Amino acid sequence: MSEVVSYQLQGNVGVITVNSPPVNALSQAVRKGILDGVKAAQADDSEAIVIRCDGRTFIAGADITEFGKPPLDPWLPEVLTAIENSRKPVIAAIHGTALGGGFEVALACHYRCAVASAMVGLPEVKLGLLPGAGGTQRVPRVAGVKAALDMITGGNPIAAAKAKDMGLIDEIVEGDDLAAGAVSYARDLVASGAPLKRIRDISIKKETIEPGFFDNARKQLAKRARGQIAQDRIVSCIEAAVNLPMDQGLARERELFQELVKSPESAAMRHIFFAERQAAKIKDLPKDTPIRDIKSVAIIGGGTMGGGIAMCFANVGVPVTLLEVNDEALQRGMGIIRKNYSITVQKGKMSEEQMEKRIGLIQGSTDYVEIADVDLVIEAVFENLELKKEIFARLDGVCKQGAILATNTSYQDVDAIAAATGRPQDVLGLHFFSPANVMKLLEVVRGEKTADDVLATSMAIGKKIGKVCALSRVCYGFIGNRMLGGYGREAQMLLLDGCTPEQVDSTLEEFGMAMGPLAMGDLAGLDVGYKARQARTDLPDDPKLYRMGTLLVEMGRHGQKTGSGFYKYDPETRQRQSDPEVDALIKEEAAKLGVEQRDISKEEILARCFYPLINEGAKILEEGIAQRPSDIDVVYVFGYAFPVAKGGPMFYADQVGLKNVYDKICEFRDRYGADYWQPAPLLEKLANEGKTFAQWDQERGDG
Ligand code: T1G
Repeated sequence: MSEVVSYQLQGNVGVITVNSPPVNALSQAVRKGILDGVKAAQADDSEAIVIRCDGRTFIAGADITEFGKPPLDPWLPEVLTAIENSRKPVIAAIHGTALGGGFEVALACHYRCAVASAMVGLPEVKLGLLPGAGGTQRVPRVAGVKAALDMITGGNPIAAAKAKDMGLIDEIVEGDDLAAGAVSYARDLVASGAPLKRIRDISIKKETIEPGFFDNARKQLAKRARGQIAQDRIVSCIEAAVNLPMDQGLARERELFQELVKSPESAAMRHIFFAERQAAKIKDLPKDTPIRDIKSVAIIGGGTMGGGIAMCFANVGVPVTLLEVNDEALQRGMGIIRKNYSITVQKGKMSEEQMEKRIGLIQGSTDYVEIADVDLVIEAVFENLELKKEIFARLDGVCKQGAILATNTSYQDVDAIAAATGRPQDVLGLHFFSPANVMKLLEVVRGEKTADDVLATSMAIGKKIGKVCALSRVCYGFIGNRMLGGYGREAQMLLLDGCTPEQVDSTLEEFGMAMGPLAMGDLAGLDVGYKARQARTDLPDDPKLYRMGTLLVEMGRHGQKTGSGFYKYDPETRQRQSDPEVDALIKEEAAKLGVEQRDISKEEILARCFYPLINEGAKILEEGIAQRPSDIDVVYVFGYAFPVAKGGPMFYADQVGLKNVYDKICEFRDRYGADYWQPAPLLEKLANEGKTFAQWDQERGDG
């Protein structure tokens, strides 16, 4: 066998054991080991075969690191054919998460057993792929076409009990010794003369499929695809499962899989898969950095952010004290939390009992003394540096030694806040994104004096509450908000140059952004940006800068909350509608400012909005604010809804070509001035060297 797969005859059952940490992915060695095991079992005295795994999970999929490289024999379909054609029943013993190719191995087996805590799924769509080893042909045959479509286009794991109800699992093994349970189950099958149950022998009755089912499915899926194509190809595969014999269906699936694995969308999504995991690793932090135990948390400030952050911890069972200045504010804060949970209950995603249990974990207080013993404090009051410094001075006097003191500030100086305490080593930024209980991104902001174990603990607790963490050093706006400046600026400059708000937003939404920048401004409130600009002293003195945003705020058009901003909003549906009054106003302002309006291409809109992101990202890398280009991609995909099928701004820049980006920025500099369009030195360097950000990052090592 091999060092990652062993075979052992246990009485009349041959047991194939995969042991390939961390997730028993189907590397070439694992595929070969399983194939050799199945072949060996055909020739010995075994009467049944069990395929199981050591470690934390059954096979969690193909080895994603092998994609994009020349395929190595044996191919997975070859292994599955050997399993399916075995003369003896093959039983999969599932624990942990049997995902992707791992679950497809199980589906090629004749029977599947699992522990109750196991999950199964086909998440390939989240990598811009489809199940390429029979998943799209076998699941519809067992669970039905509709269930298969939902399962494979959604990509979410299914609990063992539900999978059993769907016919995807045959037996739930009681107790915690799955290895023994699976062998016993195999013996029972042999003793009962159970047949070689092959899913391929099930055919789907075409007449059970309602007319237009697949076309409707395509239309529905296209609405939320945002530049992704895998969902459409999955529909075609499942359609083939209905209309074609198994082997032709498998051939169709393989053909469409090959198309996807070569697609830029899948390359981008696989990039984000690894980038997300890489971002949680801090380069200069020893792997064995200790982690502090976080058993209780306090949140200072029960506003929208504070309430959302409190929910993140209650959701994973960590008791929270929500501290406000007085009882009225506290009750308001607790009300926000209850309202948020109620919405989730109304959507059927949580029971009343679960809601009450989580709310029960959040205690209100107006007295600092009551948070003296918590392990982590997160301050989430409004963006006033002096107030934050006062709060941290007070925390310093109240909280136990070893408590981590974090600020949720969006852009204030974390070092200045840390200096307000006598323990700057325990202070850092934990920047959540609104709504904090929904958005995945958490910027972990490292102060000059933040201790290693405080950083390691923050990364760990961030993962525990379901966040995707990215490390930032201290600068104005950290990574995400600092880069956003140019994006929002150009969206408004384009209006003066001749675009309507709808042209700007729809072009970016067609690219894959969840919402265009102007509509996003209306959602957040144009007055928020207006106030932030009033406080800044570093902005160029240019009447065109944010001209329309400023004008609209001064007219009382703050966005959705006042019923109008760049757009008008239907009071019922809150749908945006272009507003001729705004279009006229833009033309009027452009004339006043002497700007000659012109037709502007989609290419220019995309370049003017995205290239400032890329340019600022290059500066952020040079300054060491972000650890890696891929960390910046993680920030934008998980914090700003940059389309995952484009891989993030820095990955996208590498696809466009840094020379093209650089040349366009130089053109914009010559046209619109160096105040806004000064190419970052790193971008210029890489453009001239013909390199990508990824190559630059690789060359400097991830040490
Ligand atoms: N291939 C290679 N490495 C993988 C991997 C995979 N499939 N899954 C995880 N890893 C690495 C990961 O990069 C990390 O590495 C470590 O394992 C722990 O992962 C033919 C084509 C299984 C739920 O999409 O969802 O099968 O950072 O931090 O939080 O049809 O990993 O330690 O160096 O995520 O406990 C389909 C992807 C593939 C599953 C565990 N399968 N993995 O989560 O640990 S395509 C997937 C996950 C396919 C077939 C198709 C999760 C997990 P490092 P982790 P975790």
